[in-house]
Amino acid sequence: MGELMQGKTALVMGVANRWSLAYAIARSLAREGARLILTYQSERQRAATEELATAFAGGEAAACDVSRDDDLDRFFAGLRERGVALDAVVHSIAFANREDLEHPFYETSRAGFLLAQDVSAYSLVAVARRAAELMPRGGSILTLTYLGATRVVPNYNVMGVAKAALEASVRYLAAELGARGIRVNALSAGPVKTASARAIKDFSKILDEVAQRAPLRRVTDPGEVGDAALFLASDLGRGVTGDILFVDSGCHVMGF
Ligand code: IMJ
Repeated sequence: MGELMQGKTALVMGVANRWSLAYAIARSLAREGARLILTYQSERQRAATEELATAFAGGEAAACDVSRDDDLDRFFAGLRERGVALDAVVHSIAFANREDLEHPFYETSRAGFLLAQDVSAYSLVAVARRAAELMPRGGSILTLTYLGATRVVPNYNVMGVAKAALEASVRYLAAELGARGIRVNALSAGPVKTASARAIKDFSKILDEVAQRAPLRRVTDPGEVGDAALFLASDLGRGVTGDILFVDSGCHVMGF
């Protein structure tokens, strides 16, 4: 166990289960001494998230639905009332209607488009504004993105457009929050078998292709995403803001 996050508090949003990238990130941060606050979206996930949180040396779990301003206000007011100061925030949240990931992009409905933007992109802005108020010492805000933001990946569709908005939001937030010592970055992870990826058809085929084509000739391990997040969340990343860091076995550099 190291000390990169000793005395620091990290809020990790989007831990659905132990396969979540948010969970791998929480693990890396906890390994270096961070005090953790994990959030889950719905009561259905309460027991599981609490169990994961306590496994991290006294971490805690709380409900927070990022698609509702009143719930965000309630959650962050609770932190403030307890005098919690944050050093790092990890936003690992995305959602699109299943049908929008299975039909042609041009068939995306207005409602489906807005839902993906709301949950997957705007939520970062909503979280960053409230979290910044709890970062008197400055801090690091991190989100998770995917190559489909800038390249066409089959079926990624409306999520790709939402991730494009998310990545642009990272740059605007970085520019505005930098004066307060708050850095904002995104990690672009290669395909990993998480709950939100398992739902995608032919996902195993995608993993096989990545393993053949990627410079490192293997798929991304969640622990690699966790350790890259640790770099950005800790003081090691103090000179980096507004950036998209690829943790994808080098996949994104390939032309075919
Ligand atoms: C998702 C769709 C299509 C292709 C995909 C993905 N590839 C990868 C993903 C190649 C790696 C996973 N990913 C990067 C995501 O951001 C997934 C987001 C997502 C997944 C679901 C599945 C279940 C559901 N809604 C979802 N919303 C967002 O109902």
